[in-house]
Amino acid sequence: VTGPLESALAELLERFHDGQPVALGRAISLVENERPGFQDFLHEVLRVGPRAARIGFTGPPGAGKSSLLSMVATNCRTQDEQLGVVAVDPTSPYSGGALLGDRIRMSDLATDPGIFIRSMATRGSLGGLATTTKEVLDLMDAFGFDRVLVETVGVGQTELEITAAADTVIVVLVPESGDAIQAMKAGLMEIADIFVVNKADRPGADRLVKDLRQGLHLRAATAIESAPAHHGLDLARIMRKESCEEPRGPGWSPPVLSTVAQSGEGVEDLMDTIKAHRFWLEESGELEERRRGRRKVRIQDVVDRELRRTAWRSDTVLAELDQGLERIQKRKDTPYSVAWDILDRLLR
Ligand SMILES: Nc1nc2c(ncn2[C@@H]2O[C@H](COP(=O)(O)OP(=O)(O)OP(=O)(O)O)[C@@H](O)[C@H]2O)c(=O)[nH]1
Ligand SMILES: [Mg+2]
Repeated sequence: VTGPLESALAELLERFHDGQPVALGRAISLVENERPGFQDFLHEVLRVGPRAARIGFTGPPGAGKSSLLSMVATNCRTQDEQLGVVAVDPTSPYSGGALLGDRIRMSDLATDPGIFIRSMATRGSLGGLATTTKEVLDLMDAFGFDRVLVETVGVGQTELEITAAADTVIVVLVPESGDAIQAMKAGLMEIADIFVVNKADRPGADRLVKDLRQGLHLRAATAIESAPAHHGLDLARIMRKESCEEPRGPGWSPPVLSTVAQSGEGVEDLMDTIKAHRFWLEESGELEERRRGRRKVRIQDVVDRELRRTAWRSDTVLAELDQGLERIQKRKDTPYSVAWDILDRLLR
């Protein structure tokens, strides 16, 4: 972040602030491809804080994430909300333009000028949600959409990292996707704000709903028992909430809903729950907390990225690497001592 934007980017920024969808598309490409000046552009864009309600859908392949997302999107459109949609597809070798997979028809949404859809490939280091994906969400937010919906396929780390991008995380499971124990093991209990058991028209859905509720209940009880007293937890208050005396308690227990995304069954309940969660986020201060956590991770991400760039684009470092390889050959060094020398030079 060096100074005034280069004139082409300044012009793009102006059109972006002007609300031109073409400019949003260009800005996304700029960021996705990490073209020169993209950090400066983001710096300018992020001067306005986050405003959009960000909703993440995650879950195993084929669970119905896209179907549910389009139901929710359609519902929001009847309220005349402007929407941004990001589909993170780990299998997609390209990005931009493509719709949310071909199994689901998004044609109604795709032609609606009130919805901006972008699909992108995961390219995150370590298999996590790519920093660029989070940056694209920021762009959509800053562009002024009321809501930004994001779909990520649940394959390990990616689904857990969705918390780093969304205010409300909806975990979509289906009877076929395994039992509640598996969901617990996968860490889904920790990340879900709302559980949806989709394909409720299939056998086993009721069972899964019941087991998930029980699992969540057990987990909440354990959390209370093992909470150290000095954390200042008001146990009495939490227990009251558990016994439903106080519906809007200090915490949020993830509800378990069931839906049939194809027919729209249960989607209205889901909308109500999304709104309730938003209300809780805002009232409890949790929203600010989550945003703060996201900023922290972003700073770390950017530092990581810039360190890597600085290192591997420096002729001195590359020369040091070559020399180091020679020394290792002569058994004078190891990869560790060479790495240490390089770090020493970089951070000196
Ligand atoms: N029986 C039944 N089928 C459903 C339901 N919801 C979605 N499907 C079907 O399940 C398939 C997968 O739905 P998608 O919405 O594409 O699922 P997804 O989770 O987005 O899939 P990926 O993005 O590929 O991981 C489609 O053929 C849907 O028509 C449902 O409630 N009941
Ligand atoms: Mg999908």
